[in-house]
Amino acid sequence: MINNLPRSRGSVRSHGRNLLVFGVVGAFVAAGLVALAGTASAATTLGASAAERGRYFGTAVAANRLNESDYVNTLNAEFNSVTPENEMKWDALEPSQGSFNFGNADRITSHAQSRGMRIRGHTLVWHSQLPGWVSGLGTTQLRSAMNNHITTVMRHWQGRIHSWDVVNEAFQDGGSGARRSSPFQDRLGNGFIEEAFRTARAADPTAKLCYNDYNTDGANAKSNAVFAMVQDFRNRGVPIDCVGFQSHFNAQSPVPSDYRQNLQRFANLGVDVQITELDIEGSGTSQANNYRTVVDACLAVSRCTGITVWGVTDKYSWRSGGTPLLFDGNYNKKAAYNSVLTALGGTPGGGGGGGGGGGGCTVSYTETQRWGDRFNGQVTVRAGSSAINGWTTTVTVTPPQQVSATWNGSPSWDTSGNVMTMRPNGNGNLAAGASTTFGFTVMANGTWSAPTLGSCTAS
Ligand code: 9MR
Repeated sequence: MINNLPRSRGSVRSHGRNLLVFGVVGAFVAAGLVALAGTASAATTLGASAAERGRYFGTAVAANRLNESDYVNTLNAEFNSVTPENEMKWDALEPSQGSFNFGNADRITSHAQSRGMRIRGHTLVWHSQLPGWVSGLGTTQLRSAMNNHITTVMRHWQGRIHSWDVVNEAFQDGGSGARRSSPFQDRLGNGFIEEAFRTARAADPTAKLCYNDYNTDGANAKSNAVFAMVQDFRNRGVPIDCVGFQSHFNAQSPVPSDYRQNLQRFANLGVDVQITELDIEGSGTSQANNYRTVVDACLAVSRCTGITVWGVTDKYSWRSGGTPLLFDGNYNKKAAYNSVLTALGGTPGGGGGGGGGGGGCTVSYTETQRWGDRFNGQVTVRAGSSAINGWTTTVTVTPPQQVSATWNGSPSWDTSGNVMTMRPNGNGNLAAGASTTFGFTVMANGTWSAPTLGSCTAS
């Protein structure tokens, strides 16, 4: 049995199961597209609906909340990317010089990886949450401490972080467009940012390297200064792949009217843009409308690759009094949630929210084998509390990755060729709690991030 695959060159070994010689697949793909056109989206979660638009939808996560079942159920059901909220900051990872503590961050990365979620790394070089010993160093020592921190941390998760915030918040607020004072700026000068990015590229060439900041969400003196820096880096070949727009909004700092244009002008420099820490204070319809504006802006910019909200639930937000997130303190979906889901093309009213929902099915991902140029992934599909007769999920790979073979499932593809929708191939009937697997080979083409899974829909 041969499965239809998006594009290719040559044949690929696949454990003697389904092999494909490419070149004959165009007709399959075209047929698949016709079949998909006009089909209403079945996506009922943030992550799955974003995946159908070729994007991820993530949240900041705190390791010490992973024991709370409603928290984990909501995380697992709705999101397909995570950012450790504090656990990858310098004070958490290297509290004393040369002594690294990865435990709490590893809890988050293991959880994410076992579920096929992407991971954003936050953050390597930042003036805040910096242990005291760093500020006490002289110039030469600080330079080597910074480079050692970047290298050690990135190598620990090498190949597993899709984007790193290499440098965070290095510019001042207000009209000056100047760099912010910090140990790095004050001792190493303007060149510290370039040096951090060059060190980061060498440490993990598979990760996208981002500059991340706040109050840069519309055109202003601060974002203009960041823009000039990114333009200069691009012109001189300093490695930078993405710019993060934190997007913390409230009445004093509303969504700028030129939000989309601002994302677009950065994207035009040849970098991806990501919305990295989104939260919007407020409630009801006005909050929902503001969220929609942000999501629509990202969808309108093809290089806007994903959105991360800064927390799962209002009750653990850094601004909890402003109720800025998509789930309330009891994990109920807010109007803002429905607005985001609808903007992403999803359908509100699906089962997946907090508390776990009944029946249905779940999916989890593991990498089973890796070679120099490719890896095999396996997805386990498990029925929930009732028997099911069929299942559907999506697997999204990161360009230039390509799926070159699949087995134990029937794939179809979106127009980009990056999103594979998988349905059963004789393995659709599952008793309550029973599972099956399907597999695929991903040609890495230099990018080793794990694929992202959409939610599982049972029939
Ligand atoms: O949400 C984070 C909060 O738990 C921490 O106490 C705080 C400490 O500085 O950092 C918060 O996250 C910040 C992020 O790392 C960088 N951008 C601003 C975020 C909100 O303050």
